[in-house]
Amino acid sequence: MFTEIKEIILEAGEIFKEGYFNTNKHINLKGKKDLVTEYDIKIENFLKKKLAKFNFNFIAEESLYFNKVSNTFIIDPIDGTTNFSHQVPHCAISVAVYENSHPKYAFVYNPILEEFFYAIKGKGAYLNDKRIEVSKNENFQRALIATGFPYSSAENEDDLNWVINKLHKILPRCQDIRRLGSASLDLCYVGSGKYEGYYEINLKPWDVAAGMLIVKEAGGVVSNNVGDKYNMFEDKCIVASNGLIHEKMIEILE
Ligand code: LIP
Repeated sequence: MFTEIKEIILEAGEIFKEGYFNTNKHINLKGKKDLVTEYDIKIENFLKKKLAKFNFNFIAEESLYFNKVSNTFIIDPIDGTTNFSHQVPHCAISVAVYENSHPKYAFVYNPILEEFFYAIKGKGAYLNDKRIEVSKNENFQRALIATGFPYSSAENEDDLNWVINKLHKILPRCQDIRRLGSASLDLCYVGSGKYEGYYEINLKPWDVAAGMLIVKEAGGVVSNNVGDKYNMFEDKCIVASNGLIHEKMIEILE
């Protein structure tokens, strides 16, 4: 199953590349800031068609879905659609595979930079087939932290204030902050030790399901903003880290 899914995602990567370099992507708005291109739909349909043979359910960004993960593919056809639309090469296909309500495989593929992250439950996390591990840095002042800005901050003053307030608290205390625009890749960058930590609010299951397993299999920690298990259907804030700076992040974000 793992190899077949990986092959299907690599094939979907060809559609992704075609779309990325196409200057006419037919971009529409789902909200004031939330973009969708014809390629989000094309890639999602391609994946759903090819993965249908496994008889799993789908939770996918551009389709209707139920909050149940029993045997399910959780798909974001393009995570980082704003980057994709502007030809910024930080965007990816994200697919998580849940079996009996537990994560089994995770795939995050950036076809533009040819970075293929994956994780197998209990067997580690990998980038282009090489094992990855979280950073061993425990000094928060030297920690590179990633975050994202929720689309809701365009309309919701509380969310905008939350973002500014947390930046105000974290920025002076850490090495620096990055906002690269793809939650799934942000999580993979924690998993591969580039970032010590990452936090964001208002994400959807398809943004984080694959990245979460990659962080955990790379030796990191994922929680909500009070340090409890992160529920991707209910929790507002996700916090991921190398584990060593987790307490400090929670202390600042709580
Ligand atoms: C996006 C994320 C981005 C985040 C946005 C959004 P999309 O996903 O990955 O980092 O800040 O809120 O969820 O919409 O490009 O799939």
